[in-house]
Amino acid sequence: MDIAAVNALPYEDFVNIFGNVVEKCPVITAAVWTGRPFASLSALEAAINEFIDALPESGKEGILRCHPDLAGRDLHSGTLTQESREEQARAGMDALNTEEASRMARLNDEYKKRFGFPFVVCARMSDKANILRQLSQRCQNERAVERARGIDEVKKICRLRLQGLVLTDAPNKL
Ligand code: 2AL
Repeated sequence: MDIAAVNALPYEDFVNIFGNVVEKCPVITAAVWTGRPFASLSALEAAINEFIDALPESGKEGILRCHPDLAGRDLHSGTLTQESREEQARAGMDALNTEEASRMARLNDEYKKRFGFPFVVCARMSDKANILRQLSQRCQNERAVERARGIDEVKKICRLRLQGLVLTDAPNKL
């Protein structure tokens, strides 16, 4: 789909197709629809990022809370969204050994207890060793730093999800 096709979508189709570019936050997609027509994929991405940036801190934390844990309960019970399942599999989250799995679970819990929202990282830009290292390091940060860092990661996840749905702006990419 190119950006002209995106701009031609009725509201319902737009939300059906793009509703999960920010995990379990279709209200963001519903809100940015008003900003059509988008000049490019980057313009659509920018509209989403602006909406997120304009939220109060509680709203940003709400977005983080919509994310499933990496290698967490939803992965084990098969209840991840399709996007999340693919991302987590790409980063090897479905193939942790017993030791890695228990370390991940312990650190995820520690992180959530400390900050009140889950650890979020763009899994497709990482691997399991790196994710475990980041999780351990980021547990040491201040809450405001982690809120901002988590939102940066949400935007990276969103960018990759958008790129999977819309032809990128570069003319030679089909
Ligand atoms: C996720 C997820 O579901 N996909 C991704 O890239 N990161 N979750 C998370 N807690 O970081």
